[in-house]
Amino acid sequence: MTSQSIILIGAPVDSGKDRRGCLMGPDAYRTAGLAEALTDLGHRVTDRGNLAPASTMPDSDMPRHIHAPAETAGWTAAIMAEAETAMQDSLPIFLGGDHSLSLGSVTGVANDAAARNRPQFVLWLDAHSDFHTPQSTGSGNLHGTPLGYATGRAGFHGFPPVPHPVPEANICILGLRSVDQAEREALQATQIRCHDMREIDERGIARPLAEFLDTVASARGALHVSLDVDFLDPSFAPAVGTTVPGGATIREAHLVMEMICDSGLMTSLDLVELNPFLDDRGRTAQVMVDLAASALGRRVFDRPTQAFS
Ligand code: B3U
Ligand code: MN
Ligand code: MN
Repeated sequence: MTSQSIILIGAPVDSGKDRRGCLMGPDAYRTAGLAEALTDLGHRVTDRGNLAPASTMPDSDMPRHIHAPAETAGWTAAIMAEAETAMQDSLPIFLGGDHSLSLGSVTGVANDAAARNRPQFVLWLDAHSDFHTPQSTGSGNLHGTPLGYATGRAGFHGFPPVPHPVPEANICILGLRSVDQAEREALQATQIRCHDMREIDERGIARPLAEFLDTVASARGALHVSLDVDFLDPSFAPAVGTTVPGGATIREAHLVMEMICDSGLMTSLDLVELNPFLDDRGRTAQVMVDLAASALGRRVFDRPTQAFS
């Protein structure tokens, strides 16, 4: 793969849920050698260090059970602005932080795509659909809402406006196995492509992914990839607060990353929900670094371009 300019953006967001620890994520990726792995692949890597949230005021229209809304709104504003800047001439990797980071990263990259007249696409690798609004979430945890926000759903009082919502038909979720009732009903009324683990067991993971990548390629779209640690099976990725058994295997996850790499379509990446406090000698951080390396060119052998669908 050709050498790319990659910017690492630490976003130690820990306000998207009650359980703490994701704030240590960016440093765990650094310790596991993310920059070095990407440099070894021939990329030019700049680590911008860690962002801080913008200051915001609580909004009285936000439902009372929402956890730390003002702090998450501040993170959203800061990450959105940074994403837009980083997209000027680089591929940003957002180092989380919990998944509420993506309220800012997805909307920020979508603003950049709109300025270039390119459609924005999103690949969501996650056990959960993260499609709640602040009104529909039962847990009150905003890490369950980034796709709701990025698609322009209403109810995010006190959050930055979303000038360029991602069209629902441009989103693909792979790995689903925990979807709340309210999310299921909302998702079923959309064109979001949802692939649960049953479908992946029956059809394999390559086919639905290839179909989506074909769509992105035909539209000449920008592709944001959001990788939640809980996409993976907890037996080898234990460092996440919301483990759900029955996740993607190491082999499935690497295949996904290699296909993304071969497509040449990825323009930005989130690595989210790593909680190093729950890790086992850094193994989850290492798996995530290895997956990022696969998405950016690491492989055993080069192979001719191949159609999967
Ligand atoms: N849907 C549940 C659980 C959840 C979503 N995202 C994560 N967990 N990581 C909720 O709280 O919204
Ligand atoms: Mn998630
Ligand atoms: Mn998840």
